[in-house]
Amino acid sequence: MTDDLAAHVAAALDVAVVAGDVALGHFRHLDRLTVERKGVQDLVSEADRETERTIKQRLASLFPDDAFVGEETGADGLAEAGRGVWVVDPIDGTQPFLLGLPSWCVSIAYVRDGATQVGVVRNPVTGDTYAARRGGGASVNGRPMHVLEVTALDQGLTGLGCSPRTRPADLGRMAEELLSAGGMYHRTGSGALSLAYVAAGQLIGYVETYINAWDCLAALLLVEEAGGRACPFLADNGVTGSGRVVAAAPGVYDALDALLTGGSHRA
Ligand code: LIP
Repeated sequence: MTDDLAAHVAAALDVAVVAGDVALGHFRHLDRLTVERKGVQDLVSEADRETERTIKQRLASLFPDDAFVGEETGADGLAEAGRGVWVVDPIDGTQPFLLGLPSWCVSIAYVRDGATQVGVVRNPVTGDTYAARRGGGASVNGRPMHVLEVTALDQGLTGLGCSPRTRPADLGRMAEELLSAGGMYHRTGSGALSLAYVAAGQLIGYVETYINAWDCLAALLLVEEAGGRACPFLADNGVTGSGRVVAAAPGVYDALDALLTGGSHRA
Protein backbone atom coordinates (compact mmCIF):
# COMPACT_ATOMS: atom_id res chain seq x y z
CA MET A 1 0.00 0.00 0.00
CA THR A 2 1.41 3.41 -0.96
CA ASP A 3 1.99 5.98 1.78
CA ASP A 4 -0.58 8.18 0.13
CA LEU A 5 -3.28 5.51 0.55
CA ALA A 6 -2.17 4.88 4.13
CA ALA A 7 -2.68 8.58 4.80
CA HIS A 8 -6.15 8.40 3.27
CA VAL A 9 -7.04 5.41 5.47
CA ALA A 10 -5.82 7.17 8.61
CA ALA A 11 -7.66 10.36 7.70
CA ALA A 12 -10.93 8.56 6.97
CA LEU A 13 -10.78 6.85 10.37
CA ASP A 14 -9.95 10.03 12.25
CA VAL A 15 -12.50 12.21 10.45
CA ALA A 16 -15.26 9.61 10.89
CA VAL A 17 -14.75 9.78 14.66
CA VAL A 18 -14.60 13.58 14.80
CA ALA A 19 -17.62 14.02 12.53
CA GLY A 20 -19.47 11.26 14.36
CA ASP A 21 -19.03 13.20 17.59
CA VAL A 22 -20.48 16.31 15.91
CA ALA A 23 -23.53 14.29 14.84
CA LEU A 24 -23.79 12.65 18.27
CA GLY A 25 -23.91 16.07 19.91
CA HIS A 26 -27.01 16.88 17.89
CA PHE A 27 -28.41 13.38 18.51
CA ARG A 28 -28.30 14.09 22.25
CA HIS A 29 -30.33 17.31 21.74
CA LEU A 30 -32.77 16.55 18.95
CA ASP A 31 -35.29 18.97 20.38
CA ARG A 32 -32.99 21.84 19.37
CA LEU A 33 -32.92 20.83 15.67
CA THR A 34 -35.01 22.38 12.93
CA VAL A 35 -36.04 19.53 10.66
CA GLU A 36 -36.70 20.24 6.98
CA ARG A 37 -38.69 17.95 4.72
CA LYS A 38 -36.91 17.29 1.39
CA GLY A 39 -39.78 15.09 0.30
CA VAL A 40 -42.03 12.27 1.46
CA GLN A 41 -40.21 10.37 4.26
CA ASP A 42 -37.06 12.36 3.31
CA LEU A 43 -35.86 14.67 6.07
CA VAL A 44 -32.74 16.75 6.72
CA SER A 45 -31.53 18.97 9.54
CA GLU A 46 -28.58 21.19 10.44
CA ALA A 47 -26.98 18.08 11.94
CA ASP A 48 -26.50 16.59 8.46
CA ARG A 49 -25.09 19.84 7.07
CA GLU A 50 -22.75 20.60 9.99
CA THR A 51 -21.44 17.03 10.04
CA GLU A 52 -20.74 17.12 6.31
CA ARG A 53 -19.04 20.52 6.59
CA THR A 54 -16.76 19.07 9.28
CA ILE A 55 -15.82 16.13 7.07
CA LYS A 56 -15.31 18.24 3.94
CA GLN A 57 -13.19 20.89 5.66
CA ARG A 58 -10.92 18.39 7.38
CA LEU A 59 -10.39 16.27 4.28
CA ALA A 60 -9.80 19.34 2.10
CA SER A 61 -7.12 20.58 4.48
CA LEU A 62 -5.34 17.23 4.37
CA PHE A 63 -5.86 16.45 0.67
CA PRO A 64 -6.48 19.70 -1.22
CA ASP A 65 -6.15 17.97 -4.60
CA ASP A 66 -8.94 15.47 -3.91
CA ALA A 67 -12.50 16.00 -5.13
CA PHE A 68 -15.55 15.64 -2.88
CA VAL A 69 -19.12 14.37 -3.27
CA GLY A 70 -21.50 14.77 -0.33
CA GLU A 71 -25.21 14.15 0.10
CA GLU A 72 -25.81 17.66 1.42
CA THR A 73 -23.25 19.81 -0.45
CA GLY A 74 -23.07 17.95 -3.78
CA ALA A 75 -20.06 17.44 -6.05
CA ASP A 76 -16.91 19.60 -5.84
CA GLY A 77 -13.84 19.27 -8.06
CA LEU A 78 -15.02 16.41 -10.26
CA ALA A 79 -14.26 18.27 -13.48
CA GLU A 80 -10.54 17.49 -13.33
CA ALA A 81 -10.03 13.88 -14.38
CA GLY A 82 -7.77 11.54 -12.50
CA ARG A 83 -8.33 13.01 -9.05
CA GLY A 84 -9.23 10.91 -6.05
CA VAL A 85 -12.79 11.52 -4.83
CA TRP A 86 -14.24 11.40 -1.33
CA VAL A 87 -17.87 10.19 -1.38
CA VAL A 88 -19.65 10.99 1.88
CA ASP A 89 -22.97 10.61 3.63
CA PRO A 90 -22.60 12.50 6.91
CA ILE A 91 -25.61 10.87 8.55
CA ASP A 92 -26.88 7.78 6.76
CA GLY A 93 -30.13 6.83 8.42
CA THR A 94 -31.34 10.39 8.79
CA GLN A 95 -34.84 9.32 9.74
CA PRO A 96 -33.77 6.94 12.55
CA PHE A 97 -31.37 9.70 13.68
CA LEU A 98 -34.12 12.30 13.93
CA LEU A 99 -36.39 9.85 15.75
CA GLY A 100 -33.74 9.13 18.39
CA LEU A 101 -33.11 5.60 17.11
CA PRO A 102 -29.47 4.31 17.10
CA SER A 103 -29.39 2.86 13.55
CA TRP A 104 -27.45 5.62 11.77
CA CYS A 105 -23.83 6.16 10.79
CA VAL A 106 -21.19 8.31 9.12
CA SER A 107 -20.13 6.87 5.75
CA ILE A 108 -16.85 7.90 4.10
CA ALA A 109 -15.52 6.35 0.88
CA TYR A 110 -12.40 7.24 -1.07
CA VAL A 111 -12.51 6.44 -4.80
CA ARG A 112 -9.50 6.52 -7.13
CA ASP A 113 -8.53 4.80 -10.38
CA GLY A 114 -12.10 3.63 -10.95
CA ALA A 115 -12.42 1.74 -7.67
CA THR A 116 -13.28 2.40 -4.05
CA GLN A 117 -9.92 2.24 -2.24
CA VAL A 118 -11.00 3.08 1.32
CA GLY A 119 -14.32 2.65 3.12
CA VAL A 120 -15.21 3.66 6.68
CA VAL A 121 -18.62 3.38 8.35
CA ARG A 122 -18.92 4.63 11.92
CA ASN A 123 -21.89 4.31 14.27
CA PRO A 124 -21.19 6.93 16.97
CA VAL A 125 -24.01 5.63 19.19
CA THR A 126 -22.47 2.16 19.56
CA GLY A 127 -18.90 3.34 19.02
CA ASP A 128 -18.40 0.76 16.27
CA THR A 129 -16.09 1.61 13.37
CA TYR A 130 -16.13 -0.61 10.29
CA ALA A 131 -13.17 -0.07 7.95
CA ALA A 132 -11.53 -1.51 4.85
CA ARG A 133 -8.90 -0.66 2.28
CA ARG A 134 -8.78 -2.44 -1.06
CA GLY A 135 -6.61 -5.51 -0.79
CA GLY A 136 -6.07 -4.96 2.92
CA GLY A 137 -9.03 -6.75 4.47
CA ALA A 138 -11.89 -5.42 6.59
CA SER A 139 -12.19 -4.78 10.31
CA VAL A 140 -14.62 -3.73 13.00
CA ASN A 141 -13.04 -1.81 15.87
CA GLY A 142 -9.64 -2.98 14.62
CA ARG A 143 -10.55 -6.68 14.65
CA PRO A 144 -10.78 -8.63 11.33
CA MET A 145 -14.34 -9.28 10.18
CA HIS A 146 -15.74 -11.79 7.67
CA VAL A 147 -19.08 -12.45 6.03
CA LEU A 148 -21.16 -15.44 7.09
CA GLU A 149 -20.52 -18.88 5.53
CA VAL A 150 -24.09 -19.53 4.36
CA THR A 151 -25.57 -21.21 1.27
CA ALA A 152 -29.31 -20.60 1.58
CA LEU A 153 -31.65 -17.67 2.33
CA ASP A 154 -33.17 -19.49 5.29
CA GLN A 155 -29.82 -19.43 7.13
CA GLY A 156 -30.04 -15.88 8.43
CA LEU A 157 -31.45 -12.38 8.12
CA THR A 158 -31.43 -10.38 4.87
CA GLY A 159 -31.45 -6.57 4.88
CA LEU A 160 -34.17 -5.07 2.68
CA GLY A 161 -33.80 -1.36 2.04
CA CYS A 162 -36.55 0.89 0.83
CA SER A 163 -37.27 4.57 0.50
CA PRO A 164 -39.76 6.85 -1.28
CA ARG A 165 -37.51 6.36 -4.34
CA THR A 166 -38.26 2.63 -4.43
CA ARG A 167 -41.45 1.04 -5.79
CA PRO A 168 -43.67 -0.47 -3.05
CA ALA A 169 -44.54 -3.37 -5.37
CA ASP A 170 -40.83 -4.28 -5.67
CA LEU A 171 -40.45 -4.38 -1.91
CA GLY A 172 -43.60 -6.47 -1.59
CA ARG A 173 -42.40 -8.95 -4.19
CA MET A 174 -38.92 -9.24 -2.63
CA ALA A 175 -40.37 -9.73 0.85
CA GLU A 176 -42.78 -12.40 -0.38
CA GLU A 177 -40.09 -14.30 -2.27
CA LEU A 178 -37.64 -14.01 0.62
CA LEU A 179 -40.15 -15.28 3.19
CA SER A 180 -41.30 -18.02 0.82
CA ALA A 181 -37.69 -19.23 0.68
CA GLY A 182 -37.61 -19.45 4.46
CA GLY A 183 -35.71 -16.20 4.81
CA MET A 184 -36.46 -13.21 7.01
CA TYR A 185 -36.04 -9.48 6.37
CA HIS A 186 -34.36 -6.80 8.49
CA ARG A 187 -34.34 -3.00 8.00
CA THR A 188 -32.29 -0.36 9.80
CA GLY A 189 -33.13 2.69 7.66
CA SER A 190 -29.42 3.03 6.83
CA GLY A 191 -28.09 1.20 3.81
CA ALA A 192 -24.51 1.82 4.86
CA LEU A 193 -25.04 0.33 8.32
CA SER A 194 -26.96 -2.67 7.01
CA LEU A 195 -24.19 -3.35 4.49
CA ALA A 196 -21.63 -3.07 7.30
CA TYR A 197 -23.63 -5.72 9.17
CA VAL A 198 -23.23 -8.01 6.13
CA ALA A 199 -19.45 -7.49 6.23
CA ALA A 200 -19.43 -8.14 9.99
CA GLY A 201 -21.20 -11.49 9.57
CA GLN A 202 -24.51 -10.36 11.12
CA LEU A 203 -26.73 -10.21 8.01
CA ILE A 204 -26.37 -12.70 5.15
CA GLY A 205 -26.94 -9.98 2.57
CA TYR A 206 -28.55 -6.64 1.66
CA VAL A 207 -30.65 -5.56 -1.30
CA GLU A 208 -32.31 -2.30 -2.25
CA THR A 209 -33.78 -1.36 -5.61
CA TYR A 210 -32.61 2.27 -5.53
CA ILE A 211 -29.84 3.77 -3.38
CA ASN A 212 -27.36 6.61 -3.74
CA ALA A 213 -23.60 6.23 -4.20
CA TRP A 214 -22.89 8.13 -0.97
CA ASP A 215 -25.09 5.67 0.92
CA CYS A 216 -23.30 2.52 -0.18
CA LEU A 217 -19.82 2.89 -1.74
CA ALA A 218 -17.89 2.72 1.53
CA ALA A 219 -19.85 -0.26 2.85
CA LEU A 220 -19.69 -2.19 -0.42
CA LEU A 221 -15.91 -2.21 -0.04
CA LEU A 222 -16.35 -3.50 3.53
CA VAL A 223 -18.33 -6.45 2.17
CA GLU A 224 -15.83 -7.22 -0.59
CA GLU A 225 -12.83 -7.06 1.76
CA ALA A 226 -14.70 -9.23 4.29
CA GLY A 227 -14.96 -12.03 1.73
CA GLY A 228 -18.38 -11.18 0.35
CA ARG A 229 -19.64 -10.32 -3.14
CA ALA A 230 -20.93 -6.91 -4.14
CA CYS A 231 -22.58 -5.60 -7.28
CA PRO A 232 -20.52 -3.30 -9.57
CA PHE A 233 -22.32 -0.24 -8.22
CA LEU A 234 -19.50 2.24 -8.96
CA ALA A 235 -19.02 1.00 -12.53
CA ASP A 236 -22.79 1.13 -13.12
CA ASN A 237 -23.59 4.46 -11.47
CA GLY A 238 -20.40 6.44 -10.81
CA VAL A 239 -19.69 8.52 -7.71
CA THR A 240 -22.77 10.73 -8.05
CA GLY A 241 -25.32 8.21 -9.32
CA SER A 242 -28.01 5.97 -7.89
CA GLY A 243 -29.22 2.50 -8.63
CA ARG A 244 -29.95 -0.93 -7.27
CA VAL A 245 -27.62 -2.60 -4.83
CA VAL A 246 -26.96 -6.18 -3.75
CA ALA A 247 -24.13 -7.42 -1.55
CA ALA A 248 -23.96 -10.71 0.30
CA ALA A 249 -22.08 -13.73 1.51
CA PRO A 250 -20.94 -15.57 -1.64
CA GLY A 251 -23.23 -18.56 -1.06
CA VAL A 252 -26.39 -16.47 -1.30
CA TYR A 253 -25.34 -13.66 -3.65
CA ASP A 254 -26.94 -15.14 -6.76
CA ALA A 255 -30.20 -15.83 -4.91
CA LEU A 256 -30.36 -12.23 -3.64
CA ASP A 257 -29.39 -10.85 -7.04
CA ALA A 258 -32.32 -12.79 -8.51
CA LEU A 259 -34.57 -11.49 -5.72
CA LEU A 260 -33.57 -7.95 -6.62
CA THR A 261 -33.98 -8.36 -10.37
CA GLY A 262 -37.08 -10.52 -10.19
CA GLY A 263 -35.20 -13.39 -11.78
CA SER A 264 -35.40 -16.99 -10.72
CA HIS A 265 -32.76 -18.64 -8.56
CA ARG A 266 -33.29 -20.81 -5.53
CA ALA A 267 -30.72 -21.06 -2.76
C1 LIP B 1 -31.03 6.11 3.62
C2 LIP B 1 -30.43 4.98 2.81
C3 LIP B 1 -31.23 3.69 2.92
C4 LIP B 1 -32.66 3.91 2.54
C5 LIP B 1 -33.23 4.97 3.45
C6 LIP B 1 -32.48 6.29 3.34
P1 LIP B 1 -30.41 8.65 4.17
O1 LIP B 1 -30.29 7.27 3.34
O2 LIP B 1 -29.12 4.71 3.26
O3 LIP B 1 -30.68 2.71 2.09
O4 LIP B 1 -33.34 2.70 2.63
O5 LIP B 1 -34.58 5.18 3.12
O6 LIP B 1 -32.62 6.81 2.04
O7 LIP B 1 -31.48 9.41 3.44
O8 LIP B 1 -30.81 8.35 5.56
O9 LIP B 1 -29.09 9.33 4.05
